[in-house]
Amino acid sequence: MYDIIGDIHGHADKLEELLLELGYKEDDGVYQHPERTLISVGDLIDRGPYQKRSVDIIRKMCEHGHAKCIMGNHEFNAIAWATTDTNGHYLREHSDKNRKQHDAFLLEAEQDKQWYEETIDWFKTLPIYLELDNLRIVHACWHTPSLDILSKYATEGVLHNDAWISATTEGHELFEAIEVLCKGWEIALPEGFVFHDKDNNPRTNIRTKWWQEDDKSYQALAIGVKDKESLPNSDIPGSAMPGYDNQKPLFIGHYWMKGEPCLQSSRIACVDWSVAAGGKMVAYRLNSSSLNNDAFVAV
Ligand SMILES: [Mn+2]
Repeated sequence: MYDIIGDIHGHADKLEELLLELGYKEDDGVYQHPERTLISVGDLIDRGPYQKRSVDIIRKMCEHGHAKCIMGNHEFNAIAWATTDTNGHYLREHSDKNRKQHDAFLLEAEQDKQWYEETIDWFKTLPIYLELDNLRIVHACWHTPSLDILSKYATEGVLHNDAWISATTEGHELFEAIEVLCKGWEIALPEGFVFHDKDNNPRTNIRTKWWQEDDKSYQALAIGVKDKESLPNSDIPGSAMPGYDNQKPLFIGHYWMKGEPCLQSSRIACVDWSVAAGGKMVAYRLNSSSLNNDAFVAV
């Protein structure tokens, strides 16, 4: 059976603590469990203090068949940062803002060019999603139309080498599909509504708790909006949301959840509980097809 773990963001110390807590042991440099397989929802890198170690632990586990790993938006961005088009332009602009987000990783990676190159090559082999017999994994949002678009440019979720320019070109269908799958579901506010983000920029789009089944108002579904009063109190039309077919349990990361780990719906569990912001490194121990709150393990 599977243990699904949340975003790591360079916190290899917490990752190792969690692996030991789950009963994995390091043997010949590879963490392993006699009966279980680890699945990472991506975002191994950026922010935290142990970038190389975080990548190496998961990569070795994958290479020896003890883990699976999908791509988070941070691995996607790392590839785009390191890759050029035919004119020699980087697929992700080397701006101050982008560098700052990637600094912790670059500081370690640039000390060891061979490791850096091999790591980017490995990141390129990570699928954007996983669909197994009894579960699904995606970094931020399961959305069938976006998965259908992805399938034109990927094999079993792994982007083809010649798709990277499309994947990083704003407005391209592949770029938009990956935005949804790896960064989540955004919607436009009704005409006339504006809120201000943490840097006080006016915004007319909100990120959403797309999984939520009960309260569906703009105020309840918005993520990261401090001044909820600035949003409409009415419901978001159902057609504006992706929904979820509930056919299989779904595991996501990405959302920097706060508090005690818990399910997001009867069939959806987020395993990112903000280890990079003083929160917890979390796993969901999957032993049955019905999800429950007791299956979270946190350190
Ligand atoms: Mn993320």
